Amino acid sequence: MVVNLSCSLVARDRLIALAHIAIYPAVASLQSRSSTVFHPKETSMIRFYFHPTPNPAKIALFLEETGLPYEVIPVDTKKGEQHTPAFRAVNPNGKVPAIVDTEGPGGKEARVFDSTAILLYLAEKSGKFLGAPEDRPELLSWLFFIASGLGPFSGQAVHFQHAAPDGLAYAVNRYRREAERHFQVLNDHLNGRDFIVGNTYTIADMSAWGWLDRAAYVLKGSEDPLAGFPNLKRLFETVEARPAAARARSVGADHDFKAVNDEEAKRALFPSNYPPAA
Ligand SMILES: N[C@@H](CCC(=O)N[C@@H](CS)C(=O)NCC(=O)O)C(=O)O
Repeated sequence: MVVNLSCSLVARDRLIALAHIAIYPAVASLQSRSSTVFHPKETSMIRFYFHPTPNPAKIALFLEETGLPYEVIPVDTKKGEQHTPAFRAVNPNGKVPAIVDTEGPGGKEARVFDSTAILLYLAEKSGKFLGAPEDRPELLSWLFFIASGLGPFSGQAVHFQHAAPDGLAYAVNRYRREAERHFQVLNDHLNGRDFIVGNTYTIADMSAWGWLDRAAYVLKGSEDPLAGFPNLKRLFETVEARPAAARARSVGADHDFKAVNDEEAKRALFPSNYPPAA
């Protein structure tokens, strides 16, 4: 549930926002560009640091599924905004998504970074989409399978097929095939199952959705990239049909994110390719 800045910033919330800016001047410049702001009747909310890419998409879906009040703070990673001190105060790793919960443990502000940590944190906070307690071992296993396997290998497959210089066949094969292998593991697991964990929709399905949505980039050249993984295709379509998925897709649509992959974008996204001169 996002609310537009111009019509909803009531006086009390404005004071709270100003107090916050005084306490946390480093994040004030990013916040001042936020495209959406406080829920009108509640001061508790999530500040959601966002770029329209797979890992933030999972969090957009969760927030839209639950209706937790949140404010979108765009982080234009192609302009290098993930490297500013303001954003590093929220995520020292300089990547999106990240959140600040204005009412974290003990009523204090808390930051959470990394999409899987955020999904778990918010699911525990809201008590939603965790599945049955007896399925927690499966939930953790599949969440971390996606976090440490399916996601990163998909990301590297995208990098080497779309961004890296030509001629790196070994790297292309390595990451593309490992991405395919992870897709296959999850596809096999979904034989005869509606969802990844137990028989209910959980944060594991949301996490998978974020990457399955980019299958055409991961499996470059395929007309119907999930055709070879019919259970993944079915899961993707099930999640995609949920009204929250359409709302999640529109998160950040009012912000003009940089689209072109020019030298500035390459330096911002792949800084380790540009070591400082000796
Ligand atoms: N393990 C992290 C990965 C986050 C990540 O790689 N985010 C990408 C967008 S999907 C990003 O921030 N890219 C910009 C950069 O690496 O500078 C997570 O799951 O949140």
